[in-house]
Amino acid sequence: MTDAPYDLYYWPSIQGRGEFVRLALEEAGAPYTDVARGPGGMAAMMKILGGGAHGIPPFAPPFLVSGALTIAQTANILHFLAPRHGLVPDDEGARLAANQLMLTLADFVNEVHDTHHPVATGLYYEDQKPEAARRAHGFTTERMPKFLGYFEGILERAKGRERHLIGASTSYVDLALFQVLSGLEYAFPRVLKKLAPTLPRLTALATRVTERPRIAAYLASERRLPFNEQGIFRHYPELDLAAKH
Ligand SMILES: N[C@@H](CCC(=O)N[C@@H](CS)C(=O)NCC(=O)O)C(=O)O
Repeated sequence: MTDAPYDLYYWPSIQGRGEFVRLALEEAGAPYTDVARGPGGMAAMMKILGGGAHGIPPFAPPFLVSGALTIAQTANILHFLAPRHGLVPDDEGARLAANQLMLTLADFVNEVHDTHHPVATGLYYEDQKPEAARRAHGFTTERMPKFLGYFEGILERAKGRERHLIGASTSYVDLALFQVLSGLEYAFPRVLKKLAPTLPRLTALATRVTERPRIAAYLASERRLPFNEQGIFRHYPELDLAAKH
């Protein structure tokens, strides 16, 4: 455990990938500053992205500054934070397994992003709507059930301790799974509703995360920004195609 304050850098108006780090920091009760949301914070973030950091500059937010360390890549940040705050079991096997699951969630999140930006990240959604519709069809019919089924299967196999994806208490992977399900509920409510009966353990896990006192307090706070159409999880009804399947 450490009570060292952390500086989190992420785009100020969306949850985005920064939210996975925020949830871990909030569950840990760790003091942190969401730098880019404060005065001068964007300039500070751009300076570090431009190479003004010790060591290797990040390619993109989120990144975390802890003392002399500047750490980028969401899964890497969580791999750093979790053992310091009891958010992953101590042993190497469990830490690797947690990282494996987190990287798989990151792959899933990338595919969510590509439903509204299938052609180019630099173009607007409005400039790639036909391709987005095709991509979202594949995502909602094949990839989303496959990813969610994989995580449900992990809980199903963990007979007797199916309350957590890893270990016997809440880990950062449980928090991240909650975040992905929340985002999918926002972006693809009809598809998720249709899949929900096949995902009883995941649904229960996500509900339990929301009941954790620090997470409940965070979700009710102004620090938890609402989902919106600038983030990764965007609600475009024309892409939420469950009714047409
Ligand atoms: N794999 C990285 C992805 C980071 C990333 O794509 N960040 C987005 C915001 S969520 C960004 O600012 N990208 C800018 C860019 O790719 O040029 C991670 O998991 O942290």
